[in-house]
Amino acid sequence: MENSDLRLNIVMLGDTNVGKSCLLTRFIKQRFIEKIPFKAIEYQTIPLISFNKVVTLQIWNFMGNKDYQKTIPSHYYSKADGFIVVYDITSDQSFLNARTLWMSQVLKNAQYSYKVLVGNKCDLTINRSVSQLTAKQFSEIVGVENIETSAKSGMNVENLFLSLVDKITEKKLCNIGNDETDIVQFSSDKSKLLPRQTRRL
Ligand SMILES: Nc1nc2c(ncn2[C@@H]2O[C@H](COP(=O)(O)OP(=O)(O)OP(=O)(O)O)[C@@H](O)[C@H]2O)c(=O)[nH]1
Ligand SMILES: [Mg+2]
Repeated sequence: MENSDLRLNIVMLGDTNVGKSCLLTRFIKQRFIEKIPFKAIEYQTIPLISFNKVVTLQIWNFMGNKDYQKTIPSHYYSKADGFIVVYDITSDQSFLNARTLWMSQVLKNAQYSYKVLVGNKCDLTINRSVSQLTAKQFSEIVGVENIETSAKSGMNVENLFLSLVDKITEKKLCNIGNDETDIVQFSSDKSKLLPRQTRRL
């Protein structure tokens, strides 16, 4: 295995209470912590193997206060390789804000980065108010990927982060696809999935 100093930057955005901190903790610590101490910006790093290289994934998670959004420094948009915009599938308001506030800001300021719209809390199916179809349609229109996760059950959390790293690393190594159509493939149809190239160290 080659040594590499590849550093990838991912930024997480979305309304307060949608579960961003829980998703990050689920991925980093591989468990669900119900109450995570509040921080305006959380920063975590994790070493991964991607395409046989050691990759350091750096993740910034911003608190979901709408006023705070206006103060996110522009270099976070320009330096990020990927964005995870989260809404809560039980909250129409969080989905509205994900589209009109968070994702629209990312689309405007970070044209060439990878973007995923994430519907979290998919374990709460009886309280669902945002349909998968509505989220899928919006994502297709704006050219971003879409996936549903549960930080609580762990569903799709590994898939979300590792598939995103797959795509970003592939692009960095091969310098391919510098355009908006080169989106992340998170197919729920397993037969369409390429073998994942990223794993934990
Ligand atoms: N049922 C369920 N609850 C979740 C899930 N993810 C998070 N929660 C709960 O949702 C609440 C908010 O989670 P956080 O991760 O703190 O939300 P956040 O998006 O980081 O919020 P801010 O830091 O204020 O922006 C907590 O009570 C979590 O326990 C999930 O997948 N399923
Ligand atoms: Mg948080």
